[in-house]
Amino acid sequence: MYAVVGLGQTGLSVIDFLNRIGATWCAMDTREAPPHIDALRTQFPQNSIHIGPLREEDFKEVSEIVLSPGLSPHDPVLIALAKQGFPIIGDIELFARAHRGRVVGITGSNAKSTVTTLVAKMVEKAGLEMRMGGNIGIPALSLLPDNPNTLHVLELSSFQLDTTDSLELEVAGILNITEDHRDRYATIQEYIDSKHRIFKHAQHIVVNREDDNTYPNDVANIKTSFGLSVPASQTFGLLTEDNQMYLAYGDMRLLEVKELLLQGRHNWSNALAALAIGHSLGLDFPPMLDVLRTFSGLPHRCQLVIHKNHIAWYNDSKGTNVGATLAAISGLQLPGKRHLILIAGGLGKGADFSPLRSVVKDSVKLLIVFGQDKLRIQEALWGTTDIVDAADLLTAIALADEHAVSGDVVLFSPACASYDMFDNYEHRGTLYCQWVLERLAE
Ligand code: UMA
Ligand code: ADP
Repeated sequence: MYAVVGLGQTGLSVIDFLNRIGATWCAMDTREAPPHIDALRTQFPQNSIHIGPLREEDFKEVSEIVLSPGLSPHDPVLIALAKQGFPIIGDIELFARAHRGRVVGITGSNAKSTVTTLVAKMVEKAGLEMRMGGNIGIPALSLLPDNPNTLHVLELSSFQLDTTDSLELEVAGILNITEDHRDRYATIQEYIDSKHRIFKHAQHIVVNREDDNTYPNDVANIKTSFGLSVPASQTFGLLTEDNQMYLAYGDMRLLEVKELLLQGRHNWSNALAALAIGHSLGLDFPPMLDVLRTFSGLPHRCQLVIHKNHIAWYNDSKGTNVGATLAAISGLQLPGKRHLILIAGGLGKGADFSPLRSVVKDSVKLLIVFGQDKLRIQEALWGTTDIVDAADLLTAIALADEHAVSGDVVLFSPACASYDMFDNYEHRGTLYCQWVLERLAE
């Protein structure tokens, strides 16, 4: 019998999968009221479903534990069970054992969803049968059953990689690694090791030339790199010729950067990463470049909400760590100008916010902090700019509106997770957009 631990999106997809293959299961969730619990109990009256703290006695008849990514394997009961030899796997491991098609996996601290979406669109444009899933919000098991021609494009988080052992990837890419999830990994090295698990059975790997952390220790696999530097032969990068900048493969110019709809230098890097992954999959350049010419980005990632009275309001609710907020500020900053009003805060996940000091000092005229870890942000950035404290996001928007003048940019890039005040980053971003539009309509 399987124990399905965690009843969020992943847990529900695991239950559905186990029912489809006729396996027996029991389920647990540590929360008092996990979503859909009543519907589950009504639908599966024969299955044991326990909510509240995990209890060892519930695992007596269990042969394998399928753990959801949001739940830490450091739970004392899980540690005890692991010591007793209970295998702990995740949904991606079940996917690895059951799928029949080709698979590409993409991980990184930031840019995963953007690059995953770009690659998925490129595969589709190239005329292949494509399915996209994983951490992007579509559980991988919901992509099954498949057939040998299906090409799965999976976004993989470190939490998912921690519980995956046998996933064979045709191409595996790590986009970047900066500090995140310090509440889950004791050291940055543990976090890097977790990300590197993606390379374990990969035929072809894609790494970021500007980020040594993305390189594996052994160099056995076929490797392609991307980066914003001039590309060597068979790598992807930027070429400048006649004052024009091009995405390039070796000395082959592919696309002028100004043809990209995605904005900001970090998105040039994302476009190059997608090209490197697509090329490693054997895709031709024309369909890939078509996608880069037409894709304008996902919501909640440096998304322009409104431009009114010469003030631009951006929603970067997916900026859930320091590296993402650094990239968002860098993408919108103007040399020698402090024209940004930054709204940040939420659940800091134990992060060190001090790497933001330099960009905040250069470009942010006012920092508005809110949420559970606002004082930690305030302390880390003290002295770099004016900082005000808001009771909540709605108040932060009102304060930004009071202080913004013509030419300013209001950037909501929290550098924190949303779970202290919102269901998830989408809920937070949607409310931000709604509240900004309501406020400016007044
Ligand atoms: N939880 C408990 N007790 C439980 C089960 C869950 O407290 O027994 C809490 C978790 O701590 C977490 C929340 O409930 O705060 C949701 O956890 P979950 O594992 O049930 O999450 P799912 O709904 O299954 O969604 C997960 C991913 N979430 C996480 O890893 C936290 C989703 O990524 C992913 O889209 C989905 O599976 C489908 O694969 C979201 C995410 O925030 C976008 N990912 C992190 C990130 O990108 O930084 C890793
Ligand atoms: P992920 O799925 O890894 O969270 P997303 O594509 O959803 O990545 O982008 C999340 C945030 O990361 C965006 O809001 C943006 O601010 C930031 N970001 C995007 N691309 C990069 C990059 N190449 N380097 C650093 N930060 C980035």
